[in-house]
Formats: sequence, structure tokens, C-alpha cells
Amino acid sequence: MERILVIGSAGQIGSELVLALRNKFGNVNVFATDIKQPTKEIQDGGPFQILDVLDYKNLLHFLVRNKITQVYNLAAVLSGNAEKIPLQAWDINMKALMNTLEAAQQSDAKKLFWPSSIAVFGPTTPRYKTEQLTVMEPNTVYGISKLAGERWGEYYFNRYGVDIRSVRYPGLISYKTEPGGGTTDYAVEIFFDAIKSGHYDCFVTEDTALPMMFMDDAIENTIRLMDADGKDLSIRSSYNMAGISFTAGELAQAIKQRVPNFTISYKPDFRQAIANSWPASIDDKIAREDWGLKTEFDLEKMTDLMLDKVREKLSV
Ligand code: AKB
Repeated sequence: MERILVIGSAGQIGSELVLALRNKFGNVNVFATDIKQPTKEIQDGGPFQILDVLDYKNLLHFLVRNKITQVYNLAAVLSGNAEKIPLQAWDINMKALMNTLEAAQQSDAKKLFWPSSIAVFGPTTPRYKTEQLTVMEPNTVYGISKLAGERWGEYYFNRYGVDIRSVRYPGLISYKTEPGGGTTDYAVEIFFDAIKSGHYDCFVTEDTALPMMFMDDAIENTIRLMDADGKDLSIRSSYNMAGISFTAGELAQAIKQRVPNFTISYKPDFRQAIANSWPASIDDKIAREDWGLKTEFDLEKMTDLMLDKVREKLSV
């Protein structure tokens, strides 16, 4: 019987992952935690507790007291926000990971999911169909922390047998909880603004292409990786995960086809440089081969669903 802790359950990924895990493992076996209140659905649906992953002793106590066997650590300061508070963001991102790795090693919670990101790549990385093993010289605080985190994860696997599993998430597109402080946030904001006001001021240029993924695909693949037989996993740093690549202009066009009055202006800010340093598309054949990564949503299908769900959420 698995007993699962999700750190960061109020965030964009956590708020959907907790629900999927509770469906699979039973409500009482999935402990949602965060430093802020999650959605009502999560609070009412099973155990929830305020827990600060930066407090090592408390984290270890929690794992032991609740006989936790698996941890999903989703706590992070994302790329845009990290550039505003570089040292603080480094401290938070690294400490959150190191505390989890160390607590996993010291307890029975040996199976760990920690997300990496396409941010581990940098301006010297080949931009198209970026391979798993390639040049990695990230030049953002967030990217540097994710690359360092990947190395530490692999170290804890080799040295202590912590069963860490990870994917390099592309930009994630969802309607339940909006992301906060990331570079790929425009691909979510655009849907909300299209429905609310019919106009979006986009903070990257029209021709900016980045890999993205609809949240349902991200959640399914995260659980698929955690379910995989450890013997099949050749990568313990983090797996490339491609999703779908499109430009901001192509996304705007897909929305305009469905919301004819929609307009967009391009006003690039500091996040343009971050976007330019990341790959436009990713090669994820190793994940497909090792543990059966697969996706269902292309740009059209995702746009249809996002518009429906955002309309429902905003009750228009
Ligand atoms: C961000 O934009 O910072 C994140 C990411 C790609 O990891 N969404």
C-alpha cells in the first residue's frame, strides 16, 4: 500500500496531480501539503496540512509519522520570478530538493518525483529537436538550479539508492490553477484574457517557439514514469519530454479561429531573453522507449478544451 506526500499541492501541477493520485491510490493515502491553502477540492477530498519543505526536521517527522512511501516535490520558484530574487530563489529551489533527497534517504519514502524543466538548456544548446544528452549551459537562476538538481538526484540514486524519477517539463498549459512567475505563462494567460476581455498583451514576440504540454498529458506521464519498473529507467537525472511546439503567433491564430474578435499585441519584456535561451523543440525518444511516454493533445485539441474550460470557470 503506497502512502504519498505531495509537496506544493496548491500550485499549478500539484492542484491537478493530487486529484489524479487520490483517484488511483485512494483519498486517505495521498497527503497534500503546501505553505499556502490549496483548492477546496483538495482540502475537502483528503488529508491536507501546511508544511514547509525548507524545515528539514518537520519534513522528516512528517514522512516517518505518516509512513510515507512516495514523495512528489513540486515546490519551486519559476524562471521569471527567480530572476527577480536570484539568491533567494537558488536557496529555496536547492534547499527544497536537498531536504527531500536527504529525508528520503533517512526514511522509508524512498521513491521520489522531482520535476526538472526545459530550462536546464541554454543559449549554446542546439535549439531544435534538442536531445537528451547535449550542451547544457543554462544562464537563468532557475535553469542553473534545475541542472544542479538533476545532478544531485542522480547522485542520491547512485550513492544511496533513492529511487528518484524526473522529467524535464515543457511549459504546462492548464485551466484549474494558473501558473505563477514562469516564462511559459503567456500560453495560459492568453486563454483567460481571450475570454475575459478579447485581448492579450503577450510578453514574448509572435515568432517565439517553445515546447508546451497540456496538463492532462503531463499528469498522466508523470504517473506513468512513477509506475514504471525501475529496471527500465536508463536516466536518473531527468527525461526529456517534448509535448507540442508552437509559436505565440500560432497559438494566437488557433484562438482567433475559435474566438473571431480576439486581438493580440506583442510587448516583449525581460522574459523574452529567457525564452530565447530555451529549445524550440525537444527530442524525447528515450522516454518513449524506456517507459512509454505518450501524449494525446495537439494544439487544436488543447485549444478547444482550454477555451471550453476557461469559459466554464469564468462562467461566461
Ligand atoms: C517556467 O516557465 O519557468 C516553467 C518551466 C518551463 O519550467 N514553466
